[in-house]
Amino acid sequence: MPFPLVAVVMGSRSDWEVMRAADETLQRFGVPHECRVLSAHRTPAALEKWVKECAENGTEVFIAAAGGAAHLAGVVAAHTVLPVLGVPMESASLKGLDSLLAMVQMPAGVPVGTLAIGKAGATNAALLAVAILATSRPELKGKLESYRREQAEKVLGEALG
Ligand code: RP5
Repeated sequence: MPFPLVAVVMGSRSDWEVMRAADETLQRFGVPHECRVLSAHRTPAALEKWVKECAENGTEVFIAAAGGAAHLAGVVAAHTVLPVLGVPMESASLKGLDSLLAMVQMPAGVPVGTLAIGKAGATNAALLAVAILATSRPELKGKLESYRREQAEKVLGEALG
């Protein structure tokens, strides 16, 4: 198994149904990756250890998904200078607006690139991770271009009945 270039972490098993979209997108592009459940507040020491191990062993991008107070992505970013992409999870009480605001409002100095709430954010975090990797990998750039062409062809082929 190659070491994961993209390390995906989510705060709870309950995030997985949405975060599968990131996993599937990274698989589609053939990007070695790992998906883990680790929590900023339930397993803080294990989270720190995992981030540092990933960073030392070749991971180039982190994706972190969390809901509610949603501090996971910020804590990951606190432990690495590698790019961290955050995916706010839709929460029961505030529909993910809480997660989005918590994640996107990082004070200046420790950035988290925050995506959309839910599945669109999960997919786009993976695509953005591929785009970051593609800056030095022409084969991934080619795959992203094909993926965009497929989307365009789908739209142009839509018939309204
Ligand atoms: C966050 O709290 C998780 O990322 C999840 O989105 C939310 C609820 O977690 P559970 O109570 O379902 O474990 O930490």
